[in-house]
Amino acid sequence: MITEKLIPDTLQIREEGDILWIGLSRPDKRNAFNDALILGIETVFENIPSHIRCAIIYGIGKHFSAGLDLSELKERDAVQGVFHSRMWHRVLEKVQYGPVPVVAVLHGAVVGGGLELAAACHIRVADKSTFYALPEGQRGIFVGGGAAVRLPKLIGMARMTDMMLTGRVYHAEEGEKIGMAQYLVEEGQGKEKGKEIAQKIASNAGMTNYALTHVLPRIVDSGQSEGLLLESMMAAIAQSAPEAKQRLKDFLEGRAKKVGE
Ligand code: 1HE
Repeated sequence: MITEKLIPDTLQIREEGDILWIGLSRPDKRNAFNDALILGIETVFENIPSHIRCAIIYGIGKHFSAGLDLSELKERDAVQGVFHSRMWHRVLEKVQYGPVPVVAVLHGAVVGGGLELAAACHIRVADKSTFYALPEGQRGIFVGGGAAVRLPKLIGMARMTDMMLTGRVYHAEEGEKIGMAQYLVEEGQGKEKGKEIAQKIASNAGMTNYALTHVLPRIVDSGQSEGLLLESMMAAIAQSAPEAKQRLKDFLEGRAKKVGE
């Protein structure tokens, strides 16, 4: 149960059936992440009720997120900086490897730590107002919330290097082409599309969603022989689940949707 007492007032949480909406709500600061906000996300992911089957993260106000709250950065020394970055890693691992798939609905600025949060989610839906940047390069710092690991897997190392060396900004259309988001929609349509996708995800067998969110990334990170073995193990476990047997039976007996329906 996620009670209001547990989370900061910079997060808005709402359940809609088996979907959990998580709104970043610091619009005056463009949803910049102070520690309370990032730790609030951790609390939410540690307390997702068992009936929830998919989460949607979105930004309230003009932007998804302006990244790290730079007013907190100047107070940290090197050792504190390491621990701060590790804290982000811990929280975003809980997003990536939490109990449910996560859809990020993006609009406006998706920059710095905001892009790092988006990259930890499983599906990204961007509307046409979205733009992506890593201003860390221009601020004289480095990414610290997992972008060095997750972003090259989405857009490639060369593009990330360019973004940080030159301050290059990718706008919505180009961003979608290079892999920042899987879906691009008209301005203002992101939440609707995110919900449509979340409903599809929520209707999957739980073991399939687990395989995609927990096992596939580990397979991608492993060597070929380990990856293939993990794939076989996961396939065998998934197909032996009673829910999978029922779904196959439904298809063979004409009760399930065909591909594309
Ligand atoms: C902030 C922040 C912030 C806005 N920390 N206060 N991120 C950045 O380097 C991005 C910096 N922000 C911007 O470039 C712009 O704010 C935006 C393009 C995102 C939005 O522009 P705009 O015109 O809508 O808003 P604004 O007028 O620039 O900002 C409104 C207020 O939010 C203003 O404060 P105010 O008191 O003068 O009203 C801004 O100072 C404040 N604000 N962004 C603190 N980021 C895990 S490590 C990750 C490392 C990083 O993320 S580094 C990247 C940091």
